[in-house]
Amino acid sequence: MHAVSSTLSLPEAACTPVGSEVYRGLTSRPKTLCPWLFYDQRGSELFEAITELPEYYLTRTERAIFAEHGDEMIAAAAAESGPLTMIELGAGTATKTGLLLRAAIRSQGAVDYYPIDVSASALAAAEQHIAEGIPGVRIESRVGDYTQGIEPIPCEGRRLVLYIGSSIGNFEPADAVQVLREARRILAPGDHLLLGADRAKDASVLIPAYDDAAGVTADFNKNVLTRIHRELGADFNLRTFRHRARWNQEQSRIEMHLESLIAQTVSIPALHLEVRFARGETIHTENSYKFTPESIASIIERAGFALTRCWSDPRQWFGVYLATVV
Ligand code: AVI
Repeated sequence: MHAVSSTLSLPEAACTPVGSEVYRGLTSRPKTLCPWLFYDQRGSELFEAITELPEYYLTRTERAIFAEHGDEMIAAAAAESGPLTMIELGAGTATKTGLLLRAAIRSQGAVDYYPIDVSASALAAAEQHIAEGIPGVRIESRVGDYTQGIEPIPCEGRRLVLYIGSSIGNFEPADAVQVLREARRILAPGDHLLLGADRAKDASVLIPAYDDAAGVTADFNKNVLTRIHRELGADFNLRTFRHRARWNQEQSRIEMHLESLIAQTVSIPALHLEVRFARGETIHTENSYKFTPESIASIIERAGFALTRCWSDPRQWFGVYLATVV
């Protein structure tokens, strides 16, 4: 038994999304927490900082692929069937999307763009920088969790769903198929999906990308404990937990963990819960799957799309895949 005490009927806080996930995760063996818990205000800022780190090659590599091939991507998605409408899942502040929006404007003069994200503040920032910097974009933001279903998007020509940044890698493969199936539900034959996914590569590149020298990823990982302290009153001592990044070759994924450096018991008053940690025990906080062209093609195809084109960088570190609804 690792959760040493709890009440028979769950306290109210255990019924909120954060409370129920923390209760579930910290009473499981092994202990886990879902990665969506990272993204409170501070966690979102830390993630933005990660994307600028020298070791975190993903964002700049994908951006370079868009800069080089964005016009081809837009041309391939639009074919000759009228203007493209762009929809972005998990758009955040939409910083990289500008390259693709500009490519669409070069090709068709203006573009309708529907960014979807759980964070209203990120979408407000996206709207502001697009309105200021990219004339010709008609933007209609939608606040929501795209994994729970997507409202239909009106359009005259073809739709292009963008799912970039390798966010697909934070889902288990079966769940990744489900996420793409949700996207497919709002599309018609001839519409497209543009998917950015990180590639499997040597651990000597992957580990530093998730365990950087400046310790920003460590802060991002530990911020989940700060959030549980703030929202549920937990008395985690951050100095007794250490960030760990592991390459799991068999599963082709980077795993992030928080390792307890000592044997200890943490209490979470709002959940009426005491959680015992053995020395060296970890909370598994994130998986980041890394794909081969074959493994990502299988996910795309199981979701009901046919892969039509793919682009990569000179080192073949990151892939951008265009797929059409079958
Ligand atoms: C959001 N997601 C694609 C990031 C990734 O690379 O898996 C999250 C992240 N975790 C640690 N660093 C970045």
